[in-house]
Amino acid sequence: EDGLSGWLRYAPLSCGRSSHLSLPQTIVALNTTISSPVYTAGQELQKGLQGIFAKQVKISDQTTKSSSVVVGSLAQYIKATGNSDVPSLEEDGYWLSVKGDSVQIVGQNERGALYGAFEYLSMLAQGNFADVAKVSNPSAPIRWTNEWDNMDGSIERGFAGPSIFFANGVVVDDLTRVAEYARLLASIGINGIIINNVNANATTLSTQNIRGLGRVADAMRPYGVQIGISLNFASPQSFGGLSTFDPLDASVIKFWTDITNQIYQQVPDFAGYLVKANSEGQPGPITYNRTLADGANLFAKAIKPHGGIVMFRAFVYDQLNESDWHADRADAAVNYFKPLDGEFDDNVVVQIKYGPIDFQVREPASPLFANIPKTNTAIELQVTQEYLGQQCHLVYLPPLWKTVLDFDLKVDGQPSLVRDIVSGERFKRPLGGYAGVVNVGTNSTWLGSHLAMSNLYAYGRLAWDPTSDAQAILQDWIRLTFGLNRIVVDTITKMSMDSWPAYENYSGNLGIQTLTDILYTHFGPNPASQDDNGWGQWTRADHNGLGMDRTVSNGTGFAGQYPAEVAAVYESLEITPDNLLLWFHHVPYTYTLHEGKTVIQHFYDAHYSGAETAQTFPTLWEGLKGKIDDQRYEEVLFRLKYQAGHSIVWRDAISEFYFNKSSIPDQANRVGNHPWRVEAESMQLSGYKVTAVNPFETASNFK
Ligand code: BDP
Repeated sequence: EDGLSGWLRYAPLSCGRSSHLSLPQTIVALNTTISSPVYTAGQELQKGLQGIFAKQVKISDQTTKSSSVVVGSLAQYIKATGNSDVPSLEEDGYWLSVKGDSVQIVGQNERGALYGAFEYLSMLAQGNFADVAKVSNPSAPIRWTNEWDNMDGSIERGFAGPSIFFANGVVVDDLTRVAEYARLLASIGINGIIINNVNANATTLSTQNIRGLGRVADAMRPYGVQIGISLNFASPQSFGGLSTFDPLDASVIKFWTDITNQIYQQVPDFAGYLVKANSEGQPGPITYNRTLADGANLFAKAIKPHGGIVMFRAFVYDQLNESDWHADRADAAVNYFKPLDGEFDDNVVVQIKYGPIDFQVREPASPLFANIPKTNTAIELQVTQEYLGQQCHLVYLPPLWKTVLDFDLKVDGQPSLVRDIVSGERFKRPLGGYAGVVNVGTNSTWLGSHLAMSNLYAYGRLAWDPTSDAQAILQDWIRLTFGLNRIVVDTITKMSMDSWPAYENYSGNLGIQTLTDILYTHFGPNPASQDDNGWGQWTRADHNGLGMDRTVSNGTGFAGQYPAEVAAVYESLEITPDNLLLWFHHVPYTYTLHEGKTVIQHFYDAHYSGAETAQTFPTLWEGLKGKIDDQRYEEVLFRLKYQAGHSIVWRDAISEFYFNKSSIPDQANRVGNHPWRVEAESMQLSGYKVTAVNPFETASNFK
């Protein structure tokens, strides 16, 4: 198995589990149009029943009295059966009723019907044959992925080979993988996708490429996945030949109106635009002294007549031009957006990364969620493991995401969980939801690693229902991906649930951030790179202590961006939780944590403990030999061994870096002694030469 079918394998169930079952004799799909999600649902049910039970079931568009599974939209269902006794549903929601071999799957719309079909198949594939009658509605209307694909076919922060969408500046001819991706996305409730990089290339707008967008949309439409694109703000000038890209200029407005009309001619159900402006060197409205709201509304007005929306990113900061980049980058989003609350058009959604900096291993919830109650918001999560091991490390991310989704910002002293803000519920906003940066590639595993797919699966499941349990979602994924064997399920559960805590332990602790190389690769340890550069995340480490003072009383003032009750916690050194201590405070290495250890000893212990956990992964995995297919067994083992080794590099690099800074020895006398490490100089390697390594602490004795 090469991973291509992800969790939609429909692997045969052992006879013992299903021999007594009476399965539906007919699939009744209430739409015969090939591009319709209900038609797709019929095909998918047929494929699933064939795969899971080796049973060939015919598809019909006529309801029958005998046993059947009926799938359709509410309108189609009522028309075909005359039965309007269906519980009320929200947009994209479904009703699933299983009574033995009589199954009804009714969607609020066709997309909902397809989601219900996937849910039914997921139950069967997991050996769950119980009767059910359930309504399932999504938490939020926007459940999108973002793909950072470039027109030349490369992918920014993608770790699974080249793009499935683009090559050589144009949309690829063969869109088979695009349709297969849409299938995976539909099965987890994803309804939209932005297909090109946020650092956008204006040539996406060429006539040829707009036609290409039409083809991509055609490939994804049968799965109910609507496409959108990222825009480059300067396109009117760089691509359209105008002298300006000022958002209030009439010729610029006309340019975007015309482009939008052209797109909708090719893609009538085009979902919308994603815009990264005035950030990391990207052009934007501020160039013309216009506000970010002026910029967002420019696109909102062009797309409104077509029913599209604009996702406008809150990730706005300018590391290079800011006169004083020692100012706190974490402050930027609230500083830019809070004054604009209420000025965004109603089809604009501000898309906010979960934390104030950038997808770090631990961040507090972005305070922006609390500061723009008159604006639609979405949370941006990252499935691709940019700072979190780049798919070479197993890191199951939902427990991290949940620290933010479940966080109570206590706006105006009222319960204000982040998940209730982005759903639109807390501030009664019409729009809101989720954007997950995925960056799949042409590699058959989609993400470069079989185990990383649990993050994509869980992303969709959480966007649908953020109250669901991270471990329960994981176990559904394991059963669908690797089968029902108890040992397989238990082993992968243990490794996955241990993985984020382990990664945090051997990378950056106590809220110091991930401590990867920050300037370019974002992979591997390089704590020194975190300070003193425009991109910096600032650990402020010196001989005496570390951490960034973000208090109002003494530091950058960032803590004051939270509502009063939350701000009071972060302002106080005494009650800030240990795991965010260094995010909010600068303390001596000898500062004693709530847990009783000093900061420096916690660093040492955590790094040893995290690396030790990673050593268990290959061993645990080896217990699965013969219980899963050999191909995936070997491919995963290779990565887990790599992770075990690299975690030791992390352990020693970070421990030694802070030992050098602080001169405080490890109480357990491990640092510098490198237990369980194989030194390069004690190996016989042919084809290698000795070289100086930078940063030195990642090397074996500097070389
Ligand atoms: C950073 C990535 C960079 C992205 C940027 C963004 O390193 O590649 O362009 O975020 O989200 O994390 O815009």
